[in-house]
Amino acid sequence: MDYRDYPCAYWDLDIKNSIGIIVKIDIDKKGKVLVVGLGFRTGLTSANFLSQRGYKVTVSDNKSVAELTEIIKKLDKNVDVVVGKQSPEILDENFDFLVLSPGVPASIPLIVEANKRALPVISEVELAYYFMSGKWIAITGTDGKSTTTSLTNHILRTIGYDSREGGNIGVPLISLVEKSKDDSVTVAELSSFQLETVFDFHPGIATLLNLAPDHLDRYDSMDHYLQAKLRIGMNMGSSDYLVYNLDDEVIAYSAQQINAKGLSFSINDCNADCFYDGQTIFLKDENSKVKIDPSNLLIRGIHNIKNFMASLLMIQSYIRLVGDDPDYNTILKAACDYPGLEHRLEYVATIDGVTYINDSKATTVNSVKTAIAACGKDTVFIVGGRAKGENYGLLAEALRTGVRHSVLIGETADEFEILFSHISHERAASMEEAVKKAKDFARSGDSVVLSPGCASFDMYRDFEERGRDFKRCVAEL
Ligand code: UMA
Repeated sequence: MDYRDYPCAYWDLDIKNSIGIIVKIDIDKKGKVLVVGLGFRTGLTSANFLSQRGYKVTVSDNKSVAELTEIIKKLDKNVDVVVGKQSPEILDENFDFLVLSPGVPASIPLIVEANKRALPVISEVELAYYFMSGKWIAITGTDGKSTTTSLTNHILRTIGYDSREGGNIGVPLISLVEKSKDDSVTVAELSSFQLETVFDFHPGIATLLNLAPDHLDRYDSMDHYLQAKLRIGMNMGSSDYLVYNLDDEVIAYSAQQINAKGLSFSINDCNADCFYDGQTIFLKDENSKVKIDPSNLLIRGIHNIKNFMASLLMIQSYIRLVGDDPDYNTILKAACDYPGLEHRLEYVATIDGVTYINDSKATTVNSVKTAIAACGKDTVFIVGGRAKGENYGLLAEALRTGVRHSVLIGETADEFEILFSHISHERAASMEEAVKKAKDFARSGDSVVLSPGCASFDMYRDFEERGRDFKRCVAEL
């Protein structure tokens, strides 16, 4: 089913009250904090940050000590660790607030009980917001968040601003607090998981890139997924800027509900604030229109033109916000130096005329479609992993019409075998075997693309480890 067919109430969203409860935290009181989820990024960094500032910190994780040994070694010695079953009784220890890692769903009994007891449960984004100096640029959407975040940060730094990137891109925001100053800007990639538990978070500039089915293993519906994302703008006001994709019907509609100055980008509507006609970008700037030629960007594909347009609008807004004048020649020059991110349609090697591309970050059907559009038909795609509740019939259809052959890996292989019965495919038990089978099928001039369309957690720690393993297997060919 297309997500637009879901019984959808996006025109009637109660963003502020959709998830969790709002309880004020007295952050200056160095109280007792429970960090839930000891991931090696969010949980570890938040626990150490708070402990070093005099809070009494306990971390709770449902893994065993053996699985967490490496992370526990890096914890501040004053942090208490409770592992195994995450029983709500731990709340009897009277914590002042809880910090929830994004990988832990708010539906677990411990968090449900915390909500019942009116205990504040916040994300690490909210925690970082309390402590960070300077301005915020926040980016959400289903696809393109990391590239847009990193491109925006790259341009801002290159043209001389004190900018840093963090968030879902892999750098905990709390780790940026130390270096932040009043004239700094934090460029934050925010996932729906992180946004579920923000309450006071208020960026001066935010972007809604697009919406496509994702994480439907965590959300009941697209509505709930969208509600979480829209929390990015729930505290914005008329002096803030909201950049949004005019071509995405749901996003364009949702943007109207956010109280901020809207700035739109489009490849269809020449009235947008930033419009691409297939050759030139036209950017409205005060009373004029600036023409920008994106042909020298190193990042390719129409999806990256859209990401660049979102970046341009955010950068323009930021520069105006701090009272400067944008110089678009310097901005374009900086953008043209930007090499792109690892694991996003990343060129790996060409061996015997076959090009290998690592797109391990593609964890949704929509992102595989983007890869098919960018890489063309003469391709062998490696797909599969842990399912995320999507309609994988749409993936089979996209591969049937868009590529020559598919190699199936991971937990979804059984389900995909049935869905792929009418199209050219084969199974592989490991990444090594998948790469070898793809190589054997490919002809000179073809590309082999790892673009799984699923999460990596069935075989790897994360998509980065999966991408690196793919590159290792290619190197061994
Ligand atoms: N855990 C529990 N109880 C549970 C479930 C999990 O204790 O019921 C524990 C797990 O055992 C594990 C920890 O919680 O030890 C997991 O924490 P985490 O997944 O939040 O791990 P981090 O390393 O802190 O990574 C998180 C983000 N992970 C997720 O959102 C799943 C990273 O995004 C992010 O880069 C990082 O914080 C820094 O901000 C990754 C991601 O996959 C890249 N994001 C999703 C996506 O992009 O699709 C949203």
